Amino acid sequence: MALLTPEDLEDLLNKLNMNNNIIKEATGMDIAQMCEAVYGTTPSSQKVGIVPITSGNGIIGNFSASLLAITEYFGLEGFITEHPDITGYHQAVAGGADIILMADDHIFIAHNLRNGKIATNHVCTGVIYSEIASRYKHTDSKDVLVIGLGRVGYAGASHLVEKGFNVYACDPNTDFMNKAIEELGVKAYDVDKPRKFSMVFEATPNANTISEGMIAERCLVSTPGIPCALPDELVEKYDIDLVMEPLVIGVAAMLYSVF
Ligand code: 2YH
Repeated sequence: MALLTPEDLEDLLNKLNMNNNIIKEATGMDIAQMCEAVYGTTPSSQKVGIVPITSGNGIIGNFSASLLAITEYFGLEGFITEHPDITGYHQAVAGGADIILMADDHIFIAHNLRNGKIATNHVCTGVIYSEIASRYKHTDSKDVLVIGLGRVGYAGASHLVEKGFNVYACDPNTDFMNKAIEELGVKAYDVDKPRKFSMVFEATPNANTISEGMIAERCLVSTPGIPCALPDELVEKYDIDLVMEPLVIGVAAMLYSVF
């Protein structure tokens, strides 16, 4: 799984505002409304404690500060603990946190200490980005393409199947492919038999995974993947509504899922 870099997190709220405008235009809902629709929750006055974690590759510059900015963007009070790790966790609880946010290199969680709900970034990111793709207002089709069936892609594919969409999927990993076919009933998308989609949810850590044969003339591509899955020339050639943002949308979904 790709680790975020401090550069990915620069200018985060500006990127959020740009993406929020695209989401509103493409679906009629903004990101907060989208989260409310999926999780049936709204923020109240939860206090969010953010604990930096030093294990593995260590603390990522801008990460905790970005989580605090996101917390405040959604109208909540938050604080970053002075110490990391276990001492930081103790400080978060002692400081009255209702929700704890913390991430190591493998998993990023939100845990609501009051109601016991716990959420992971990979599941929430898959759910919210696939939800965005599924709400594209410029199509009546129920066909959606999922590219990448790792933890994020699988969660999104599962969400789309539950919503009654016809899910086509591709992943070069045959184990991932077979698992999604057997467990979710997705259809394998054959890259050698191009078929164009108006709704694409992409969840890989690779560039250029979207080819011309996959996308319809006016389409929505929803992707949390870094780097961007769409080659620049395709963005220019097709009239594509591209939702792509490194952190905020997934964290918003995590918070709403534990409210
Ligand atoms: O970015 C990550 C991992 N890719 C897990 C994300 C799961 N979708 N982790 C962030 C690590 C943050 C670091 N430990 C810190 O600054 O606290």
